[in-house]
Amino acid sequence: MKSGVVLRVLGDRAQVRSGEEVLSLRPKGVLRADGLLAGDEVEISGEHITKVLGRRNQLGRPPVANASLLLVVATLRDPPVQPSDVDRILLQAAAIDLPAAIVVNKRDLATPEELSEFAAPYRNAGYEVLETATIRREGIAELQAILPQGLSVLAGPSGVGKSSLLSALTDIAVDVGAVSARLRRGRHTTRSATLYEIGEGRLLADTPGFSALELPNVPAAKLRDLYPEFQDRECRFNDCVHRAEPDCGVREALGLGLIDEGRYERYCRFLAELEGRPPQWH
Ligand SMILES: Nc1nc2c(ncn2[C@@H]2O[C@H](COP(=O)(O)OP(=O)(O)OP(=O)(O)O)[C@@H](O)[C@H]2O)c(=O)[nH]1
Ligand SMILES: [Mg+2]
Ligand SMILES: [Zn+2]
Repeated sequence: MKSGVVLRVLGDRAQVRSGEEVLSLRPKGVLRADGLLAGDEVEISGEHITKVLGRRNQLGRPPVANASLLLVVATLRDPPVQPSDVDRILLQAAAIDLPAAIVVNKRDLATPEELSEFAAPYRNAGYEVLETATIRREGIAELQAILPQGLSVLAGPSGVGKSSLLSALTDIAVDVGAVSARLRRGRHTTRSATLYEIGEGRLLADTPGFSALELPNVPAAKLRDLYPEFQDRECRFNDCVHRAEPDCGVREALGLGLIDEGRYERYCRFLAELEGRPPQWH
């Protein structure tokens, strides 16, 4: 029995790395191509994928399985970052215990002050924030240095430079598009999640851009557990959601400037959004 890793799903076939070969295979029987994800570990028999092995984790957006690190890519301009989108994707990762870091690309388009103003709340929360400029190859070695064994996933809106980062990290030529002035998205926009081997047991996934993102499917009362900067604060009540309760360590830290106001305000909005979900979500 051979095994392999799905590099890409294309129509009713999947590209699978097995040993030294990359094979184009079809799923067999009840297994369907739309049930496969890039990153899946599979068993192979002849021309077919016969089984998908258990997933260690699974992201819906971007659609990948078995990631070791999520790289949230953002830019301050072209396109301008939406912090609530960054928060939402960090929450998706936290909900499945997937480590995440932030890559602020196109640092050539922002001042050092703007960059640190954006990064500070996330650094303060404990996230690693790297600043890169792919054309000048700035920050690329630093990014290379944090990539763990296994699969790292580039995620973020269209046009932020995910494919450009992949190219800078490898000698792989991938389609990179000029950001069109009208759509503000790359003209060679990436169409499907694809894994690339980058050596030393490491894989990198380039993924299609996305913007609007759901909150993870967690009960409202659990949202607080997904914020690293809220942990180890002392609240009077064990079930404190850090909103209006008396003697709340999170709001105390907020008052002292130890927790970022923007992050906290968006947390309150997300909390209300989760509370407003129809009952089947709870
Ligand atoms: N100024 C500047 N432009 C960059 C940088 N990195 C990438 N770009 C440009 O940004 C545009 C979009 O880059 P892509 O790599 O295609 O972006 P993407 O995130 O892969 O976009 P999608 O595939 O649509 O999700 C291209 O015109 C790149 O040349 C950078 O560091 N600085
Ligand atoms: Mg791309
Ligand atoms: Zn509290």
